Amino acid sequence: EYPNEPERNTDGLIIRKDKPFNAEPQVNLLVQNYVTPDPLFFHRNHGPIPDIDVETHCIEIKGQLAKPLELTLKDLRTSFNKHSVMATLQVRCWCAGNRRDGLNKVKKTNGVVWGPGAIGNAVYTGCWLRDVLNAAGVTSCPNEIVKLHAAFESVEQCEESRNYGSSIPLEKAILVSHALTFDRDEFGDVLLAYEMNGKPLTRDHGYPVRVVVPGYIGARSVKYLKRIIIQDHESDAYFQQRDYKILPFNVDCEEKACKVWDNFPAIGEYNVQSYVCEPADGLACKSGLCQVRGYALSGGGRSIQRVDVSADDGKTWITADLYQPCSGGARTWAWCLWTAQLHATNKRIMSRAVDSAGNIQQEYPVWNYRGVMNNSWRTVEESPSH
Ligand code: MTE
Ligand code: MO
Repeated sequence: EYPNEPERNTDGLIIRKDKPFNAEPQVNLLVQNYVTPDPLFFHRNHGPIPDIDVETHCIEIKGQLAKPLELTLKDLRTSFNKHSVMATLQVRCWCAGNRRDGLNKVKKTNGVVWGPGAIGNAVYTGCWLRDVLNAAGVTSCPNEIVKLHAAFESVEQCEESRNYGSSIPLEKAILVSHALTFDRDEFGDVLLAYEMNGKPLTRDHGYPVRVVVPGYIGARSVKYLKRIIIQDHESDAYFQQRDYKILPFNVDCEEKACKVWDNFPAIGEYNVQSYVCEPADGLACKSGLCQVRGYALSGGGRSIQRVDVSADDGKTWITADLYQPCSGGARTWAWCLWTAQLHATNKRIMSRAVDSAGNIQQEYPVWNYRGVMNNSWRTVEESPSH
């Protein structure tokens, strides 16, 4: 079933599942670099890594379009302007490391339990999805655009379904970017990316072409792209309809979930969050001053306004120094790294971030069936109960 996986250097990675390959870096290593180097970039797969022949592979662009297209990688490289976006991708379904809560009761999908390292910041390069859709004759009428979705399909056979699929509202690719980004590369929008950190995508990360949807959960950034379909409804792929949704509090078993999946929209933008990555496990040093480092980010392009750090269980907080070089405008797609100094304590250190819309992380999570979008103050469990 998995005869043709790429060679991988797994130094510094915690392997969460072998087949399909799912791994994340140790968080203390992760925050050493603002742009995550390839060996430390997390891996999230739902099936074997495809081995695509780039000479014959083409991407179909179809659905509600005046001029449906088929494009090869070469077409994408030569017929459309090249743009780069620095964006942070992450898994938004991690259940580990929550502070005193019952989120361990959530239904885990395919048994992968993620920690806080399932996040990475990279520079992606390719062409704007909107340029390709314009070439395919997408509507320019705002009233039409807001009713449509761009659905993406991959080539690989996944455990849950025939291929990986997902969708985004079309306006994420068209209206917002036209109105706000002025084509500035660092604040650009949805990309059909063929490079990551200046090199062709690796097989692990979506070779030859993947979608990158900045400010959205990683699940929307479809790798091994085969098809783009403009349609009047969300993707009906498993990954859009049966996962990555916040179900109401009273839905606590599969039977109840099955009845209500269709009533709730799929998650797009993620929420504000942060994590203490150093010292490891948030355990402070025994004496003197303790250097603390971590990351923070928010979805939808909201930058980080403040990170508070506490070593006394949230009674008092100090303000961290933020490193967020790409947030010069109204929006940022990249994360914030932060540092702080605290006096030694025997309590675990925790952080809480505030984003540019004033959203602040909550002390306790509100439980939901899939455990998604939990952004409560995070530390390691005091007494592991499971
Ligand atoms: N695309 C395909 N074709 N197959 C996948 O399994 N996983 C998604 C997304 N795109 C996935 C995919 C999820 S859930 C995430 S978080 C990101 O890819 C992970 O991207 P990465 O492996 O480059 O870190
Ligand atoms: Mo994900």
